[in-house]
Amino acid sequence: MPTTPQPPRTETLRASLSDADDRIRLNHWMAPQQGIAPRIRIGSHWFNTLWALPIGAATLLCLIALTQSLRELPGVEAFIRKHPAIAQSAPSVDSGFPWWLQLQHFLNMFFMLFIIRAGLQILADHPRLYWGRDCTPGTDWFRFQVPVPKGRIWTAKDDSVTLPTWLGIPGLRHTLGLSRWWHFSVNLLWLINGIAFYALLFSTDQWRRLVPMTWEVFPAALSTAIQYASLNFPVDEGWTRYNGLQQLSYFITVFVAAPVSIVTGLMQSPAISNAFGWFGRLFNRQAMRSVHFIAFAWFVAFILAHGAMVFVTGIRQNTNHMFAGVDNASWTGFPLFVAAMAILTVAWLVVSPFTIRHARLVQRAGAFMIGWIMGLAEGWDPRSQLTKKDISPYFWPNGTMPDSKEFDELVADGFASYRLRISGLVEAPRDFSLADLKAMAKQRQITTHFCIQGWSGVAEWGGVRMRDILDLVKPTPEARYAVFYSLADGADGGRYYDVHKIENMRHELTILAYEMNGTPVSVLHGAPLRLRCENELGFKMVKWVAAIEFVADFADLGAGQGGYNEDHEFYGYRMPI
Ligand SMILES: Nc1nc2c(c(=O)[nH]1)N[C@H]1C(S)=C(S)[C@@H](COP(=O)(O)O)O[C@H]1N2
Ligand SMILES: [Mo]
Repeated sequence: MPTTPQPPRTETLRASLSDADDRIRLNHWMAPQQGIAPRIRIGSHWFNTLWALPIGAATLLCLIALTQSLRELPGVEAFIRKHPAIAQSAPSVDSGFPWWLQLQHFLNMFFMLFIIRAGLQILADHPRLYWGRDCTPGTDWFRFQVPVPKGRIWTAKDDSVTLPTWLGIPGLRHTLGLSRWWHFSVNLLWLINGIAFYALLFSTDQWRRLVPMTWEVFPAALSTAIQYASLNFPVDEGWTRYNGLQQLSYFITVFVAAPVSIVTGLMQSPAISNAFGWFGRLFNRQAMRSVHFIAFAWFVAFILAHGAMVFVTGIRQNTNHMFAGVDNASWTGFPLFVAAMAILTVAWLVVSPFTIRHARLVQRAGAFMIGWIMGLAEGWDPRSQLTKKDISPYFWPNGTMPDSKEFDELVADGFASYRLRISGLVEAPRDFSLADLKAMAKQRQITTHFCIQGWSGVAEWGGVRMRDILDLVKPTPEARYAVFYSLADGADGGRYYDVHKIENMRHELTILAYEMNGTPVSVLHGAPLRLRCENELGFKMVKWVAAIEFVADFADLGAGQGGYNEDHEFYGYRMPI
């Protein structure tokens, strides 16, 4: 007589978890995979963006020739006389370049270095951008990866590409766990610097530099552009007033690109997007991600153009202004500028090797910097649901598939012998068959899945509320966390698992799903049971759930970070953003 297989004992599951390295071992990390030169889709045609380089250079040359010829026309010269580079009615600034402005300018540069490089690394983990809510292959408008291969399982992790360590932070492939700590921690510092900058701008006369106060700024900007393009530069009064082109580009950078980046960054988070209801549904994650990227492109273009102008419009005067706060013919500012560049260069060179070597430290420091924000966002009970027509035609699969005889046997008997074991700090430990769970109240929800890598997808999930399970097993007052053990191993060996705060288990939309879009959850998406916890990123929703254990602490599980990807890929165990 065949014996009924027993669900794994908690001790056995605990023993199946593996320890993890505290650094990235290059020979052990995910195998590299090169992307391709970035492409943009216009209609059904993909264009290689590298064409922008020769086309841009040719356009620039033509522009020089054109504007020089234009300036021979009396009308154009009259226009430039009427509108010299600086709007004549623009107010001037009396306070020069105060020390706080110089300091904030330097800090801004320093922070941007980390933010931009780490942001690029995050993008490389799902190197595609979309406008629609779905990430259906072929609907991307930008990619630096080949089209999604057909006829085989291609997970989001398979899709990620390598960045060189001098470019991304920390470079390599699928290192976004670490990039995110840099991106978010430094963002916080950049935000504080930015708020202080706004406050100081408007409590002094410095705002007058940046905020155009007259329509004349537009003809002035055009006049400036013609003068620069014809290589016959306008008079510079930078100490007291900016020209029209400066005013417009600085204004856009400070008052448009920066706030847009912050808002579109935050709107990519499951907790925040869900908390905003219709706003989050309308401004979907993929649209926000695309706008976030366009703001990034603006910043990069601005930095290149602004940096070049510092050199061509008078390095001595410019560095005197911004690095020494003086307006004279001395060389005071230049050495300070060189020192600032040296600091930036050293930071540029060390950040990736440091992160690779001290990955666990970066993870801990990041959690220290922004863990409290994560904790706050985790408290919001997600309620935002979509409608049937929002369901994604394509839902990326992700993760490491189960690969064991036990699992194959469960699949073969249609999960009839499957038992979900609930144990640990509970008054009534219990094994549930799939039939037991299906006999309980069923909840259906149409929600967005937010993968940490950047893709998202909408599906209708059906299953049992974790609240109801809690009512049955009755966690004791000591139980602070729920550990979800998978039937599958993680990518680096050892069992996949993840830890949630018990509060997450009481949220309205936290369910153990056995249905996806009206049919039993497929093996690919986590059969027989997968967690849905809508205020967190996807990796926290364990697929192929084997058992749930309630614990007071998770330091003694695996490498002690609160989950498989937390241990092995340096993610945070609180990840609602
Ligand atoms: N057991 C297990 N569960 C897992 C993973 C995994 O690798 N193993 N990957 C996670 C990640 S990163 C995501 S985004 C989702 C993907 O779910 P899907 O395949 O249904 O899209 O499952 C999560 N659950
Ligand atoms: Mo994910």
